[in-house]
Amino acid sequence: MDSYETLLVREEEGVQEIRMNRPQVLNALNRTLKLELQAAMKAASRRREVRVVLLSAEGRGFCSGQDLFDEETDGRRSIGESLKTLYNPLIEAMLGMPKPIVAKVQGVAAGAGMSLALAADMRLMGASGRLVAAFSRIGLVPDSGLSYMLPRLVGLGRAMELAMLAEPIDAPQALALGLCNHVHPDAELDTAAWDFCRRLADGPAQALGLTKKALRRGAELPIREALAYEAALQEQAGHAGEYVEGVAAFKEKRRPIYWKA
Ligand code: T3D
Repeated sequence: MDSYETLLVREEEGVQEIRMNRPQVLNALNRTLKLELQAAMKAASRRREVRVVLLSAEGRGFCSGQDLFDEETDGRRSIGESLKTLYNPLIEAMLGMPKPIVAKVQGVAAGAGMSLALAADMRLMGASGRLVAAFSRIGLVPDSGLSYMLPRLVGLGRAMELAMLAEPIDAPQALALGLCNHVHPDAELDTAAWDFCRRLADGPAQALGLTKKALRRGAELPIREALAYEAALQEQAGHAGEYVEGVAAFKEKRRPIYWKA
């Protein structure tokens, strides 16, 4: 596995944890962290042994968004260029990865940190976690996929309010809005996240990758095309060993073992 300056990466039982490691600034995204996250996501995507990615962070916060001390903030720098070269490829690598990505959000996820959390396929939050669409607080607009993901998750009216007022969304509120899947007491979040990821890693890896594709793409397509896309993906799944093992296990009244399928 590669080693990084701003990330800690470990792998266990098919789960690869990619942990942001700049706790002193609540894991603000400097150039190195953005590039390393991009590289780590691409590497996880390629590695066959990795069945699930757990995106997490060191310290009391998940990610405070763009590192406001790393780049010029005098209004002359091209932020559009920074998004095109550093943020967008990262978000695309996450959305296109044919494996589930789970974000473990402890403490604050602000600005592009919130976008990162929303680009994961599922989110688990600690009870003291909070999401802040902080962009409008500093005179910017939602980026790194937030304008795409937020309305899809919470509806347009709510997305407008969250993006414009940028009030912190606490964990119970995030759960009620559908912005996270589960909330756990802070002290139990790490164990809960690993248990959750191990359950996913025990599943049929190829079928889960295709499920991600079906749900992400399906939401964008007209119904006839979505039906055709489902059929094409199912054709692929139906020829894989995972399907044979899944049905055999059902008939033999045992748990399926997908690792070897
Ligand atoms: O290229 C581009 O610019 C385009 C990309 C834009 C995408 C974006 O993400 S725009 C949004 C950028 N992020 C923010 O505006 C959030 C700024 N931070 C905050 O509002 C607050 O820090 C938080 C709400 C996130 C957390 O508040 P709190 O009270 O829990 O912590 P704190 O005391 O403010 O921060 C702790 C330390 O982290 C502090 O350092 P210090 O004083 O202990 O030495 C603080 O300066 C540092 N920190 C927090 N956020 C950032 C940061 N350092 C650099 N960049 C940050 N974003």
